[in-house]
Amino acid sequence: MGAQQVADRFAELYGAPPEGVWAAPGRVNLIGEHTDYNDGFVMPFALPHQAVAAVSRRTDGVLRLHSADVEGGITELRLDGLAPGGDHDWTAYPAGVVWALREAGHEVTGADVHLASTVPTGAGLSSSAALEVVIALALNDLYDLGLKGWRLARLCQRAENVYVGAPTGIMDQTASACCEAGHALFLDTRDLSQRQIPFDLAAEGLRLLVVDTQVKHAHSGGEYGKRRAGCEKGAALLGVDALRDIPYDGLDAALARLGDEADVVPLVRHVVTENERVERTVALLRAGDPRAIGPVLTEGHASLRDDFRISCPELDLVVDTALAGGALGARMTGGGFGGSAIVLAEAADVDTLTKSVEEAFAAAGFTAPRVFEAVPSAGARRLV
Ligand code: GAF
Repeated sequence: MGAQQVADRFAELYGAPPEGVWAAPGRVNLIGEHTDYNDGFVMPFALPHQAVAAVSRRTDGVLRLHSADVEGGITELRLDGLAPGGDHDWTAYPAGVVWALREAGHEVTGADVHLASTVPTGAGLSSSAALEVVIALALNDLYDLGLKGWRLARLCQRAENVYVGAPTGIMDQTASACCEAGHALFLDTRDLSQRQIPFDLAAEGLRLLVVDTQVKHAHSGGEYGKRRAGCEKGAALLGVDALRDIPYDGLDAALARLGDEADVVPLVRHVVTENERVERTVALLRAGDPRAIGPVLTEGHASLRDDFRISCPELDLVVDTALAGGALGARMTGGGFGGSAIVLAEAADVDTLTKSVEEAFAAAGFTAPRVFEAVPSAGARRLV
């Protein structure tokens, strides 16, 4: 999606060129799933797929929104009428960001926006965070708000949690705002400290495939919230602020203390072991051994499937088929209940693995998956 194309369309829609054009990517989470709302570790990287926004300021308290990806014309909203709750369509993401900025005291007096995104929606690849971050960055630059990195991500998360009503953590918005090309982002979601970890698989003869199962998911639905509530119950029963506070070598003792809290035990086990898997992955990558992260990814999938119980038959089929075909590791990525899986493989095996996953889906009677290679790409930035 070219910046010029988006700017040209903006000019057609609104009668004048935009003040600027910005981009914010979707993400793949390499490892660290459902740890972000437990103050834990995550390790996403940015996709080349991105939301692009052409934006100009307005001074009359009006927000006009248009998307190249959705049927329909321009949506016009009054800023003083923006309020959380109610039924929302795609406009809730940009409108929620404007609401969150104003709620935080930032003076935003209106905007004209034209958006176009290449991030697949409902695929666990953070299409909504990309929309939020691209708008936040554009308004930050145009209104000179002085927001950057995780501060920008926090506001976007607030838009998602309160305005849209999805009780998500902060990983996706931080990934979109802060990732760098050729790197994965090691993020501590407790203090939001970050480290860029070099992650150039191509140089090692490796590839990371994304398999979008085409099973759509949504986090404003109840299951995500139930997992989050279960984790918070676990932390309360254990007398800690968040499950992050349970060290890996204290897991057995913590599980013993939980006794017969059967609904909470597997959730706690997942979060504590997943944090350890993120730390192990970072250590292996820093030691220059990317092939060795394969089994760690696969362990992560088993934990999400068996303990956190958020996989689905399509995701499990990707993982099982890829591993049987010689992949180094595979797991679901993102919030779960559908969406995408990732497969770490030798470059030479990519075609065969892709074919075997496609054949397995056809044999199971599932909708054909969409398979593409993920290259760690740039985070949000101004294009024009
Ligand atoms: C979704 C959420 F938006 C993230 O905050 C995170 O919890 C993820 O699911 C699971 O790791 O993408």
